Amino acid sequence: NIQACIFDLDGVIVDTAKFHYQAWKTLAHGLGFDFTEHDNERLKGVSRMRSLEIILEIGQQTLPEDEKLTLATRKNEAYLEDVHRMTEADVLPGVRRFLEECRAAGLKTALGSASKNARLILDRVNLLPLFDAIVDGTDVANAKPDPEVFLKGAEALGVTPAECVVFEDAVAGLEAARNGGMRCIGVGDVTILAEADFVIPGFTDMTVARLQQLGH
Ligand code: G16
Ligand code: MG
Repeated sequence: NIQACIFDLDGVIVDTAKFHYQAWKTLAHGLGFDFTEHDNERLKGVSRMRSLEIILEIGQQTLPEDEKLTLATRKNEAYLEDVHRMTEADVLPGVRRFLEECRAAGLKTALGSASKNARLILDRVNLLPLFDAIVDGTDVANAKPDPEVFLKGAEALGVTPAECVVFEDAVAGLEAARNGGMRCIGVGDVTILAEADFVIPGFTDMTVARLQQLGH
């Protein structure tokens, strides 16, 4: 049966994608090309350096490694200005209540994110106390769809993969959950996230009772 929930961060707990997008767009403009919202879909759940490589591909530019590092650092500094302005109000609807409900029901909670800023963001929105474990971009070597981030989360919680449910907004994240032998719930558009066990538009109507139905 289900003993734990593992949550992706961006797109599930908070909408930081809009901040990433603004920062990447500014960077692209600085390099002399545009970066659209459509392009931005390709960056969901993808690491910072890999995101930069995708953007350079779009702009048909190749740069030496040290310049790439400088650009990635600059992008992150711009992104963090937005993160520092975040408050509790930036937690997506229903998420805090669902996390509290999980813990009240005795379920463990973990974060499984590609972001190196995950702890900072959870601290800004005051959600750190609601997580039993945090695994983020500073802890893993292999990006989603590799299951490493979620397997480390399960390990930290002391549960088996079969006892976990992963909440994800990205296809690569759903695949990571599957590859790790976990059930997964898509958060977002059912046409994009069709491979999830089921899809919710957000947490407003999500309850532990609905979660337990998945376990039967
Ligand atoms: C998030 C975002 C990605 C971002 C990545 C790395 O992943 O979806 O767009 O590139 O984190 O973020 P940072 O630059 O903060 O290390 P997730 O896994 O939380 O959806
Ligand atoms: Mg995500």
